[in-house]
Amino acid sequence: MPAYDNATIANALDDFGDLLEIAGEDRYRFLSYHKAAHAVRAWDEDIMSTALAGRLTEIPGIGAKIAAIIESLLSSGVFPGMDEVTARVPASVVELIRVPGLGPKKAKTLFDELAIASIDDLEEAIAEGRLEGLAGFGTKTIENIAEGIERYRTLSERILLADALPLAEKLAEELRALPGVVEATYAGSIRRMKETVGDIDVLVAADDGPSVMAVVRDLPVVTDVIGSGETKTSVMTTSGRQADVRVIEPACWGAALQYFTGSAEHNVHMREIAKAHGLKVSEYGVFRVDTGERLACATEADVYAVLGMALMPPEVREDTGEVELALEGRVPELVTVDDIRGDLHSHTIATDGRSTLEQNRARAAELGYEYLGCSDHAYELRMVGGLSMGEIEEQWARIDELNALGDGGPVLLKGIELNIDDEGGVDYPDEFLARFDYCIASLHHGFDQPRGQATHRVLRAMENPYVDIIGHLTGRLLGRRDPFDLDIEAIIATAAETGTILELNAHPERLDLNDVHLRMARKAGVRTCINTDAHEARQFSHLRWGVATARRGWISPAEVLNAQSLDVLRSWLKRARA
Ligand code: DGT
Ligand code: CA
Ligand code: CA
Ligand code: ZN
Repeated sequence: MPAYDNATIANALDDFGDLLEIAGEDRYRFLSYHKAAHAVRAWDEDIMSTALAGRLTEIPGIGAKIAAIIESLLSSGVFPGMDEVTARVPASVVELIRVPGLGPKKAKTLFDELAIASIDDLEEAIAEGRLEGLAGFGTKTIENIAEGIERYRTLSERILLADALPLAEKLAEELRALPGVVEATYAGSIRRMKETVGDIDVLVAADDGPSVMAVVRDLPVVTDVIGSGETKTSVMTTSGRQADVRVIEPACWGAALQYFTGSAEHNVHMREIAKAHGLKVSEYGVFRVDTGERLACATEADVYAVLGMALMPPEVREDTGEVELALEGRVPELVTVDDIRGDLHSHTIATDGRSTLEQNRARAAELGYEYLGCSDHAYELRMVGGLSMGEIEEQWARIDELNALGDGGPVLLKGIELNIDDEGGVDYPDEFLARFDYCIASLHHGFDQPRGQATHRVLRAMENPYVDIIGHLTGRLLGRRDPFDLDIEAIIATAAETGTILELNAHPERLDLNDVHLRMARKAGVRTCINTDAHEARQFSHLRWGVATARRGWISPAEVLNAQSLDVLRSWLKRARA
């Protein structure tokens, strides 16, 4: 039985909906598939368990028909009705919609008018100028599509950490449960928690390599075996991601874990240090060059210790100074999920969020948070329901009531996400801004503005005495939208001068500031705040990706606004110091 997870089923339903739209089916029909996809993604239980219990129709938005489709997918991998649709529109057309800037409508035009059925076809048609003159495809649109293709191609080679890590954990867990397996874990860029990863590297400690490899080839998540030997097997998984599984001799687990965690740059630097000591490092251990004697290989710490180095957390192994520090026997103190005491960026149904203030508060209480900042969108972002001053007064009244409950829940803070306009101004008069507990300000439009203008907007916003935090500074969406062109150095310098905090937005597609910017910021003495920007209570769990990125940026708890007690937090805000 193919092992489909919720995300795979949801993607299949979305693809089918898109195909129906391109095939010219009516809106009611194709939307029902997108609604179902959304519901499956939001469903907390494993879809397979729900199906086995015969409870698929309990998922909101899933009727008998779509339940039958899901059952068929789960049991046989067949999508009923697919053949009939693909007889009219080739399935490859769906790929077109993955290109940023291309929706089903445009894809339909391309297919109907020019028989373009894949991204390769599209690229060729653009190169030959065949899109020119096509209704709805101006010069600017064609340019955007060409850029979109490039961006799509780069991302499709890399996987978001948040997509790869759960799969890697699952693989490691299944392997760990096998007889004869001593240990199994993921390594490579996933263990270093890089924002995107090229593939999934898994290591297994076992004496009998061939029998482990045989099991790997037959795992439920495996769709294809790319290559398989006695100690290494490369496979494709149900989520379309490649995984490399290596079997390691248990006695030398540490050396292999160290080697395959990387980064390659970190390992190269380490080998130079070894060489200077007449030693040699490989995935099999640390050896004396003259005698060939093996000195260490059992644990990672042993491997580093023979080289006179402290054990560095995987997140900083990028050869950006950690090797030198390790030689001094020092390790940077890095923030952990447990250090975080609250979240200062959350939305509610009052704007574009999907949970109520009460639901967000309840989730924050479950997480043991001391405080929760409500920061819905401000008035200028009316397209997503930005709040008027009157509506904010109403929200404040409700916050006061909840804070008076005395039920041990987190303290709700009155925040806001202001919109930075073209001149660097923000919403509402100053007297009103003064009444919030804190203000975040973010860029939400003008992504193609030149560096000078975009930078100027941020600098002006930071000079505002009521703007405490800049939200998701560069606005990038990994693989979907390029960042604003900004003078990051100038922004960090002004943040330091004005005491503005730069958010680390923890959404797995944002991770903004990124690791490099975070290091620049901390060197300049600029503080950060790790926020999820949750649009739904369950998204508070995105914190994990933000903390991982903070660690890659060498951030310590002392530098993080929401790792402080409420009193200290308040003292870091501009309004407290004024
Ligand atoms: P990725 O997959 O592109 O996100 O990045 P990594 O770091 O996971 O790279 P990958 O999968 O090619 O190799 C996993 C680790 O194995 C890598 O971090 C370091 C180690 N490694 C692999 N090949 C080499 C090599 O030729 N030289 C060195 N020094 N290390 C290597
Ligand atoms: Ca890798
Ligand atoms: Ca690999
Ligand atoms: Zn937000």
